[in-house]
Amino acid sequence: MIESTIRVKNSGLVRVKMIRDDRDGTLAIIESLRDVPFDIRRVYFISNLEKSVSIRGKHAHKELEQIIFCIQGSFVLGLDDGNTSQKLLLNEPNVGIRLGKMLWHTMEDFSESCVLLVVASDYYDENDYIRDYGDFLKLAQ
Ligand code: T46
Repeated sequence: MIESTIRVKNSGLVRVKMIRDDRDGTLAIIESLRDVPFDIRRVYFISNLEKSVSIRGKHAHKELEQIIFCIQGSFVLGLDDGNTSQKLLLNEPNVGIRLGKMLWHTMEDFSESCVLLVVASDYYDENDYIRDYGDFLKLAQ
């Protein structure tokens, strides 16, 4: 079931300012330490997803904080804090979800031309990943 409120720990909604210019499109703004509760050190985007087969994520981070946006299309975000799990639909370009520490996350059910944008509190570091769900459950307790 896809829910509309966030129940897991270390998450939350981040709504950023969006300016609609009628037929000239929309402009959304994400400001470090203003819209996002950390200093942004890294930005990455994910595209070319295939609806039927792509599943991304399937890990948690020990320390990294991120906000994930769906800037085009839609997808389903699965969140699990070790005690509570839920699924959320992301389909508004100016509404992001905080992926805090120790939050197992998966992304799937991508619409056509879906594009994800992520802002992160630190540089890429494979040592910060927990990629085994069993290890995650032990550490999350
Ligand atoms: C999340 C989603 C949306 C790098 O070299 N640098 C980077 O900054 C990143 C994010 C990845 N990589 C390499 C590491 C792996 O060899 O790219 C490969 C795939 O990375 P990852 O397993 O992190 O990809 P996703 O899409 O499953 O997950 C990433 C984030 O890690 C994750 O926290 O929310 O994007």
